[in-house]
Amino acid sequence: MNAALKGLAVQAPSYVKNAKLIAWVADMAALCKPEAIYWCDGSQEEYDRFCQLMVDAGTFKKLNPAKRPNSFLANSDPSDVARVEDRTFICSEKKEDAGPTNNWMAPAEMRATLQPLFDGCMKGRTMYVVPFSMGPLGSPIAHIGIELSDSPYVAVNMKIMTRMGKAVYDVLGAEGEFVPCVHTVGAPLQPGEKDVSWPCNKTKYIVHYPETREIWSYGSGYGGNALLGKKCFALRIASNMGRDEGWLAEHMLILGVTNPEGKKYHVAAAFPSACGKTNFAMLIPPAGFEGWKVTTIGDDIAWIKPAADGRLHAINPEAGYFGVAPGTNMQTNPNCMASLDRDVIFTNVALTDDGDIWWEGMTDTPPAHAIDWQGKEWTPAIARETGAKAAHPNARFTVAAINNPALDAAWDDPKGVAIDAFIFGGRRSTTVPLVTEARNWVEGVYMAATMGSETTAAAAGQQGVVRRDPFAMLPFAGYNMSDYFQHWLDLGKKLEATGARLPKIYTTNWFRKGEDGKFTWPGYGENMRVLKWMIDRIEDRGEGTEHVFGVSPRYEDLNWTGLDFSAEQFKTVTHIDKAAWQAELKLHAELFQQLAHHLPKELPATKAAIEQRLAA
Ligand code: SAT
Ligand code: MN
Repeated sequence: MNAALKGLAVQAPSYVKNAKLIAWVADMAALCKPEAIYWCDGSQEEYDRFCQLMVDAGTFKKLNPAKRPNSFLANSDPSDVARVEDRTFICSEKKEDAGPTNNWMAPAEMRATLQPLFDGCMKGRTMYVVPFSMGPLGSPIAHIGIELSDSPYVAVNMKIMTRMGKAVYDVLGAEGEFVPCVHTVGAPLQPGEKDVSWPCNKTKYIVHYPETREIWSYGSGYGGNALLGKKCFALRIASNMGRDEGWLAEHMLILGVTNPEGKKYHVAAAFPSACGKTNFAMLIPPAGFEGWKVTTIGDDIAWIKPAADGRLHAINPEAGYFGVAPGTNMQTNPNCMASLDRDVIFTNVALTDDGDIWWEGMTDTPPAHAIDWQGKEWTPAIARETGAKAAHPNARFTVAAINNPALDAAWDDPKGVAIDAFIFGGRRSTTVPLVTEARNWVEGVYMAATMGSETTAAAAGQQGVVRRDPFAMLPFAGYNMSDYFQHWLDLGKKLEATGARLPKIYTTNWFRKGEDGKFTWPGYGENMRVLKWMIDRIEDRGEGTEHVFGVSPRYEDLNWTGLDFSAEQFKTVTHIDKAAWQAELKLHAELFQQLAHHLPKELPATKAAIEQRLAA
């Protein structure tokens, strides 16, 4: 080991007492060979200093403080704009433990592959030691991670997205456990070489070792590829922890909904990336829903544990939102727009002439001129001629939860909130009705497991193609998907045995299109109409009609006050087409064939029952 670097690492701040951590940092420094090691304390002064450092390096542009105080814009390399699912690996000892939906390589082979890539990967750069807690600091349901990264962009994003800083070391103590996360942009600098504004590498590896609970990320600086607390830890590694320890790590928003009588319910909802989780979590009830209130606990990830009362309690392990910018505006999500007034990091949106930001759909009238996300001149005329987007479709904002005016008072409560209902929602222009309630837990698991959704810009690759996305977890389940289904079924049985009332399970589809090719359902705040029907059902007073795979509301079962939506339009978004469902069930069969190993028998049995009812 390089003695000088070992010396550097040993110069950990006096408040770092964890010998395992210090030794690991020394090992990683010896491997990655950074020019310096910096132990982040998570202070505001440090955040400001890093932001200035990135302004000086050309990574950040400081936005006009009169327009958007303390906010910055980063433009990524055009090749590094989204999660790379085909470069994401689950390296369990046995292939079958990763399952057919994950890329797999044997751990030893992957270690041998990564070794030469990481050797010297941080040359000429600083290695930042980023201590973070997923979940409230010191809470019994929280877990600690340490991310080593050569990207100051990662360090400042982690400060917003997690509880990041010195206090983590108090919780960690001398003996505490942490998930080691190593991240490099994979762009070492030769002496005298000038850096680029967004260093990254064409070669990318996003690697998880579930048995040893490690994360290694190479070559990307973007989002879920690089902010390792998020999908890598809080979903892929945590889903393994949850399976072993009897809890759930899910790709779900969590919201509170309070009725005019002051009674409060909690709902956790799984939608795939870029399908409206942030909008639903910040929903403002429309006209006709006076006295109703929706509050945000989380917008992307939920850790859910059975509590002593037999109920499932959920926490949001994150502390901020890394949300999709395009399409966000004062109509679709006013709470989000208010959250973005200050203290924001924007990535891949456009820069306006007055030093502010813009993205497609932000305002009805686009700016007359802007600099697009790739640094090129942009005007509405150029957009018309060339199709150039001002903002990348997966452009993001990073903002602290405390900026959200709709933040729930219990968002930070270490006990979490008791879940009354789960929602699973895909993006489907056809076939899937607006809302369906499962008649029981097994039917709910079936609906979640077979969910399909049209792909979005959140992941690299083709967009708009329907793929099965079980539980909205296809890219995030850190182990065999069939075992994951079994885990859900087992948990349901366990809760049922306590005599507790299980959360109800719903599927939704806000995205059905009419013959005109446009979305028929108005969505956004109007989704409150569907949410209220669910609450009515939970209160045992909502009516509905039973059909081949569950219960859906009739037109007269929803409150239409304040919205002009005809029974005919309602039919467009709720109609169950027999031929379309026969085709859909073939896709379920294909999924089950792919997942045959360990597939719980309840799922094909549920499918057979649906087929029988459909044929009747
Ligand atoms: O890039 S992220 O993984 O954080 C966003 C998403 O795909 O949900
Ligand atoms: Mn997500």
